[in-house]
Amino acid sequence: AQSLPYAPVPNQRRHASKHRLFVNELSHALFEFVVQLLPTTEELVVKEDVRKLLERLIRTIEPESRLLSFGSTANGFNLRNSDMDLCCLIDSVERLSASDLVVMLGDLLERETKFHVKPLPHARIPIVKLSLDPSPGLPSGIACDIGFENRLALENTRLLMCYAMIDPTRVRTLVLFLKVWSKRRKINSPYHGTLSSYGYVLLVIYFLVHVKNPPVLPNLQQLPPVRPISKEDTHIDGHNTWFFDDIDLLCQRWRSSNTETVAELLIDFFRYYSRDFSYNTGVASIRAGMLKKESKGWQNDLSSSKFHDSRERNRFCIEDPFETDFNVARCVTREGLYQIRGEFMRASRILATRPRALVALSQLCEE
Ligand code: 3AT
Ligand code: MG
Repeated sequence: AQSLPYAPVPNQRRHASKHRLFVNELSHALFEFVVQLLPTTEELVVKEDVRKLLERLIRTIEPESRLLSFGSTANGFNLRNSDMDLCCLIDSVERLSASDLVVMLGDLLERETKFHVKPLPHARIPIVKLSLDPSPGLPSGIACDIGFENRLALENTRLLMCYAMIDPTRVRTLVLFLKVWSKRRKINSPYHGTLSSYGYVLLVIYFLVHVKNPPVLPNLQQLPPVRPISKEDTHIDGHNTWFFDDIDLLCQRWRSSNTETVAELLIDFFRYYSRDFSYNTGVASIRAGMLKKESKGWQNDLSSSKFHDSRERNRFCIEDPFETDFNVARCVTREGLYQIRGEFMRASRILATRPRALVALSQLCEE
């Protein structure tokens, strides 16, 4: 206060210190809240054992294959009992098609393991779905999807992991809290017209890179590379997947001048997405900032029923960081978006009344 040109009048100062108290208490509570929802070491060990077992079995069909984790098990955003996303990469030139592999692997797993197996060879991305019933050592069982050659998903997982590493406390706490919140409030289900976890993570990163000023995170896809890069090293299926991934080096050279607490960021996140984000015309792109639906050909023309399909796909637009012609929020329906925005507003309202931190968290995540 000494360096301010005007000293705050006493009741403003009281107001400011009350606010400080509230955000400090809430930040602490958020942190404690997510810590108790992290997976146990035992769970992580069991999952790694399952991955190795599955890899061994797959190698009896394709000896040159590797089975890698992606999604939350690999990017630092996993909660207790989250599902396992696995991707099989095959290093030989002559290989079976993904659909054939799904069928063969399905048969093999059915014969050799206790998993419930559901092969989906004709899905847009062919996968084998596996699940294991709960047992004393594994109270929630296991749910796992195995896909093939999904190299873009491995790269977007690595991108999100790098963002988490730059500022682990603030980024992970925010993301993990929002994942729990969106699941408890039932707005985390693309099958029911709302948004996937992946979509929420992108919203958080977009907010920290492009909305916050000063930014909490740099834009890893736009930083200048330290070494020359060649096109074949950086492109997968025609998509540019380059990003600055030397996080040790980055942290030596770059530090955010944003000092807001997790609670302040969360309050502002809810405010931004309930009030300021342009749902009708805007596209959130972590690669390029705010884009226009029009410039991507993603308009939602409400007046014409001819475009019913595309209209439904582009109510809410979040550009995939690498597959830039792909809208990650394309499953969000009119009702789904109404629900999501309603939840952002509800959360803002709750936090505006500055309840005690534990009351705030339990109200926010009420099921
Ligand atoms: P959960 O912990 O399972 O809730 P998650 O972080 O694993 O969250 P998802 O299950 O939504 O996230 O997605 C798993 C990964 O699959 C994340 C990303 O690499 C890929 N992925 C999911 N949805 C999309 C999408 N619409 N476009 C591109 N990649 C996607
Ligand atoms: Mg997952």
